[in-house]
Parts: sequence; structure tokens; C-alpha cells
Amino acid sequence: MEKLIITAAICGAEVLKEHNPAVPYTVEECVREAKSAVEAGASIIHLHVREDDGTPTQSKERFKVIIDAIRKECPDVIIQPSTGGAVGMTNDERLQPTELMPEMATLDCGTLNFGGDEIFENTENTIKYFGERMIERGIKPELEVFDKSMIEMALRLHKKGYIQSPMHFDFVMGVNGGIGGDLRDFVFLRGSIPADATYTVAGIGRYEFPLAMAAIIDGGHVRVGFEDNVYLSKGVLAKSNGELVAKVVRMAKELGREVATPAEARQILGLKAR
Ligand code: KMH
Ligand code: ZN
Repeated sequence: MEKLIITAAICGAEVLKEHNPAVPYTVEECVREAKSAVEAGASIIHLHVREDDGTPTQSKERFKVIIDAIRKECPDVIIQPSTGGAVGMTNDERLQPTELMPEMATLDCGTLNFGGDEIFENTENTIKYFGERMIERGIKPELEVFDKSMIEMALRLHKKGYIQSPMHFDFVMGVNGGIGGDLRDFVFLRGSIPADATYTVAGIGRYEFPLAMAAIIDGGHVRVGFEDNVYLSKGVLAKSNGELVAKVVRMAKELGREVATPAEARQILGLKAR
């Protein structure tokens, strides 16, 4: 079985220090959290950035400062900026970090309710626009799918040339508005992607570790981190993203699955050398 790629989604756009005081906002806090995750075994950092007061931003300049600072401490790690940003941002605002030519970036494959009155909008034309920019810039998209219909969308746009093979999916499961996080939901998504595709699973809240276990067994890959879940176990806040990654590493070890280095992750994902 392929080695396990662990992605750490260290920050997100919605989770706050009120949920867990270790959620990073400042440059120094982002470096601390990325470093803890990489030292524990993460090979990819899925990155959102904030202003120092916690306000989400897609500013290219802010991304550059934080990416450069993370790179100083973790020179090999794959940094995957978000193009989802936060609900309500414009397409061009969201695309700014792709101008920095990262190896990967997320590409959200559909619109969904995002709790309360929030709608995370990704129309077909938005997805095409983002897909084109990523092809132009040589960026491998992580196809974020929050429901089965979003896999259909990705496959359709792949046929039309907006997304290239081999595709790499991220099943984001358990969002209020998307697919649930039960094993049958996972099996449904997992069985719906092409044979040459890879996937990672990001379980939200209490789904994080059960779905990680399923992906480890199945040969898929795993995303954990404060963006998705702030608890190490029921009622126990994680002290760092590294603690969440370390738990996945322990699970993988118990199940006999080796963990990929960033170089091995690049090979598995077919990332272009920079
Ligand atoms: N913050 C969400 C609205 C992504 O990173 O591409 C979108 C999100 C997805 O987190
Ligand atoms: Zn994200």
C-alpha cells in the first residue's frame, strides 16, 4: 500500500481562539502550528491566513509572509493554500495565493449551505475559472468535495479540460450542509472517483478520527487540524495541530501503514518540481 500522506489544516477561516486558544492567527503562531504538525509527520500544510486579530484574508502579501516564514522552519513541506477563503469573498480575492505559484491549492467543487444563513458559493463557472487559472499556473488542485454531487461536477469539468488527471480529491465530510461522516458516506464517495485518482479525507468534528481510520485502512490519505476539529478526544482540546497529527501517526503505526515524507508525498501526487 502507498505510504500515508497526512495533511494538517492548521488554521481555517472559521475556527477561533474561543474554540481553542491554540488556533493560530499571527505569523509566529502559524509557524509554531505548522512546525508542530510537520515534526509530528504531516507532509502537507493546508493553509488559510488571518490578520493578527483573526480576520480571514486571502491577501497575497499576507500569504507570502506566512509561507516564507513557514518555509524557513520547514523547508521541505508542501504548502497548499486555500482558494476557498471565507464565505462571501469574491473569486479574484480567493485566487490571490495562486499568484505565488504554490505546488498545490484547493479547488472547491460546488456550492453548499455553510451553517445559519451562510452559503459557500462555487458556481460551475467559478470552478471552471479556478480550474483554468490552476492549469495556467501549474498548480495541482486538491478537489474539495463536500457532497457526492461535487464529484460529478469535478468529473464533468475534467472531461471538458478544466481539471487534469490524475485527480486528487479531498472528501470533506460532516459539514453542516454537506454529506455526513458515517462509514457508508465514506464508502459512497470513495467508490465514486476514478481508479487513477487519489484522495484524502477530512472528517469534521467527531468524524475526524473514525474517518482517518477508514482512509488508513483503505489506502487513502488523511487530513486533520484545527480547521476541521479542535479536540484530541471527547472533551479534550488538542494543545497543537501536532497533537492531532501525532494521533493519526499512532493509528497508522498500529495498522502497519507507513507515513510519507514530503518528498514521497510529491511523488505519490505527481507534483511538478519547482
Ligand atoms: N472556509 C470555507 C468557506 C477551502 O479551503 O478550499 C472554505 C474552505 C475550503 O475552507
Ligand atoms: Zn480550508
